[in-house]
Amino acid sequence: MSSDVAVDSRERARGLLLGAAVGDALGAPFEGAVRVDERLLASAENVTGQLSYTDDTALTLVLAEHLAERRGGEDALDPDALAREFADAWAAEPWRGYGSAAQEIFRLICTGMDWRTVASASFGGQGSFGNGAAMRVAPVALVADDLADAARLARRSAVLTHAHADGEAGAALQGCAAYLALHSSPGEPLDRAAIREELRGAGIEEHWLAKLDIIAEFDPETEPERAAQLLGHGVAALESVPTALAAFLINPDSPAEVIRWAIRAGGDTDTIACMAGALAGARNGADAFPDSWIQRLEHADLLTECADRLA
Ligand code: F2R
Ligand code: MG
Ligand code: MG
Repeated sequence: MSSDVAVDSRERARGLLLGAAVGDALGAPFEGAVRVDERLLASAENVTGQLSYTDDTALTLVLAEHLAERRGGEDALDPDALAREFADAWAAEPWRGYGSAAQEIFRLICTGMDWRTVASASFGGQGSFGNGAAMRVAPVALVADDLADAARLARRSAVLTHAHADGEAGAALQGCAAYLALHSSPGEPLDRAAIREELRGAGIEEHWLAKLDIIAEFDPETEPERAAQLLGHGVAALESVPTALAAFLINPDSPAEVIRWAIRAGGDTDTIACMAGALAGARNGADAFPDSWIQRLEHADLLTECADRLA
């Protein structure tokens, strides 16, 4: 895919971070709902007052700040420092709605334990396959040299908390998808078969690519409830990262619709809309979201400032 000159890199970086946050905030009230009625969503969108984000954005911002701080240095990511920064963010705001194992991992890191020990001990030694590493990973696309680098950075940021192979692979898929969205041109169709091959080349595992085969059959008329039946909408990375990618691929040039479709898929709505919003924003820029959303978004100024440092 070629880079588009009409949406500059600063707009795209802002779009990636603000899109993630606004998707998270709009989706949060519906997290756990099996079905999300279109009219209920429309009325929630129009409620006045702040749009508050959750753990998804809190950790996305930590990763974005970490990458911005280290930009131009020898290594974009310092795993030990980043693990501590994630844990500090949880300790400062534990009420953001974190996953149960994630909270315990952060608590133990705060006591001085090594992330390698605590992440690999969770879930009886399986590690977490939750979507928590994927939900926060999109900023890696802003510093990655190429698609393989996006996958590598995503996996390195994931294993700090998600030692299960699917927790890590979900982050790799979302990091790669963000990279491809960032380097795509608004208005130009996205070739899903080509994307699948690029993802395969970046090391995305076969059982994840099988989800791309399901998405290949979707069209703009595909209802989000149907997509959720086929792809899932749960807290497991394998049941939510592909659903977010579907929301983006079905409607890549309409960021507001991407977020609405992602929320209407139900289930882990804040997280699916956060990941889908990051992709839509990376392609179309922050200005493509409704003003009324961005104006009401919690810490939009912080997110914008951080995006500008990364652009
Ligand atoms: N935690 C939530 N939402 C719950 C309630 C929030 C409520 N609104 C509130 O305000 O309190 N949302 C956030 O958590 C998800 C990301 O989770 P993460 O970071 O991956 O956490 P964790 O704990 O590692 O995994 C989450 C769940 O996945 C299941 N699971 C994971 N690995 C497993 C394994 N190996 N075996 C069995 N189950 C596994 C468990 O049910 C975990 O609790 C996002 O939705 C974010 O928004
Ligand atoms: Mg959340
Ligand atoms: Mg969630």
